[in-house]
Amino acid sequence: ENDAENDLGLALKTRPKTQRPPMYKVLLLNDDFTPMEFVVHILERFFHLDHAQAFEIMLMVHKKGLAVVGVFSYEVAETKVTQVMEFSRRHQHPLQCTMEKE
Ligand code: NFA
Repeated sequence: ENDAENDLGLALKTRPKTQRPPMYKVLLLNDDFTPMEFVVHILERFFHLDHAQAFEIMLMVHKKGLAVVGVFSYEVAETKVTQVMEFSRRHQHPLQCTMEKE
């Protein structure tokens, strides 16, 4: 069923169309109040970035308004968003984290 035939009657291999699950970007949004160190901590704790990577992404969010933190399956992305939102709220910071389909 993965074979086709050309005009000369020769068998050709065709690639079966495989379905990959959609992936989701997790975005971090800038605000005027959340401390920079808190954002760096979030990126280390929930996204497993080292300190230099975490600082770099934090600065990108601060300067550009938002940045993609990572790309994950729906379930993992949703978990990250919930973890960031709950942790920020618990520490009374207005940091916002969202996800969008790639
Ligand atoms: N803009 C915040 C500040 O100057 C820092 C920040 C960075 C907040 C990234 C949210 C996201 N304290």
